[in-house]
Amino acid sequence: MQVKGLQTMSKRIDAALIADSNRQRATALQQDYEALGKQLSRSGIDIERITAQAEAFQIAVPSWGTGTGGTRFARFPGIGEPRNIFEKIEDCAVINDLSRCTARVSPHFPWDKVDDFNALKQHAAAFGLSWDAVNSNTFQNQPGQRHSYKYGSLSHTAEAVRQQAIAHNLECIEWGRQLGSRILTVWIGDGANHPGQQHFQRAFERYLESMAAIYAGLPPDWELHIEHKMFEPAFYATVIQDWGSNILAAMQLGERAKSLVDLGHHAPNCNIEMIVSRLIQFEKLGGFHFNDSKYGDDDLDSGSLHPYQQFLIFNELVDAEYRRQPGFAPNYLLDQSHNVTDPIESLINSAIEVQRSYIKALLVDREALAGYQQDNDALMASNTLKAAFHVDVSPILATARLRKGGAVDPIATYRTAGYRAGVAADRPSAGGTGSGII
Ligand code: PSV
Ligand code: MN
Repeated sequence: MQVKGLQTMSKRIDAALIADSNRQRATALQQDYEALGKQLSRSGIDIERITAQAEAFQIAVPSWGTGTGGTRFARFPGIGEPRNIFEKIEDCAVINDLSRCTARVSPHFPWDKVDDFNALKQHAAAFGLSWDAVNSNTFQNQPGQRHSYKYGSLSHTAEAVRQQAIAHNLECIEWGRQLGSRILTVWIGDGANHPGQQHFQRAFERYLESMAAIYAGLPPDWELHIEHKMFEPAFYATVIQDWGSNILAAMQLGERAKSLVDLGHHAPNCNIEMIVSRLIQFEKLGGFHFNDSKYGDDDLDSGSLHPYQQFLIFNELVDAEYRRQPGFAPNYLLDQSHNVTDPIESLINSAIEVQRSYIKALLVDREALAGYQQDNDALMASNTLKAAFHVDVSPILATARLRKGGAVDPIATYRTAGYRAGVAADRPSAGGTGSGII
């Protein structure tokens, strides 16, 4: 089916359509950019230096985020959803072509398992995409699997179940190696729903033993990222429930084991930016799963609810960059569930919102802040952060996209291209509106 802004062969959004959309917005953007440049120069900030940093910023997209998510109650799929990793890559290409800050995709196995990983790698490369962290899945049973994960995986009481979960993680490393990935992220659903169900210490010991076997299988240039989560599917206790358990495991396993912070995996009101600071200090910050939440692991779009919290996290990250903190190279990935929006639009928006937090954090006057901290001037310290947060950096973000061939207004351009309707004909609904995770 031919739709106006689409190249039929690859389903890619036509570069001419992006250019046309940008032309309509060029004059206004230039005026806004110049005005912002003048405003920033009064504080001694060179807008071109900040724009170059916006151009260099990258955040990966989760393959599993390209389909409509679901809750425990229902899933309401949209039209033209990708049915396999090859189609997910097509959607990821649209996200990157418009945002120009998401050139890497994170696969989840076995959801994204294929027979020929070389063909998959080439398919992604043809769209200008490469591969981010690989994620293992021992929180679900897979068809044909010998042992059930109902009572856990890497920390299960039965040796055979633990071995099966270890073997899966090792095969994920192998598949990731073929794709050119360098990180294995492990999140387990292991835990307890009843007090007394699980011996806390023994479960953690079994987990550490299993993880040591996985760590031993890491290629030398790989990292192992551990993801904690305080609840769900275990609602009383999870084996890796918080950053404490996480960093203990990472320290025990070795230098290349690091902690991953998923923003939705903490108790409400938790001071996540302080956790980030601690992990940075001890060279254990592996990376992030960005999303937003009000109640728990809501998986809402990044920055949609707590943009200031996201900014404060980036304030810590930029501070570490500024101080040239040793061992500091965190990996950024989105991890969201899109229940009521087009996943492509949410992922574009979210990537830009995370980029926005980074750019605002670059505007913080760090010398002044250090002075206020030293003098215990709480009000001015806080105002220094707020001053950066209140700057509307949209012209910087749009200019960075424009210079890299992306869209000044990615959502409007995406809608004009009619991408979703264009792919719908080739991607008939697979049905399946039942509840479930993404
Ligand atoms: C678990 O809630 C999680 O955050 C982990 O990162 C999983 O890999 C992902 O969501 C998908 O279920
Ligand atoms: Mn996550």
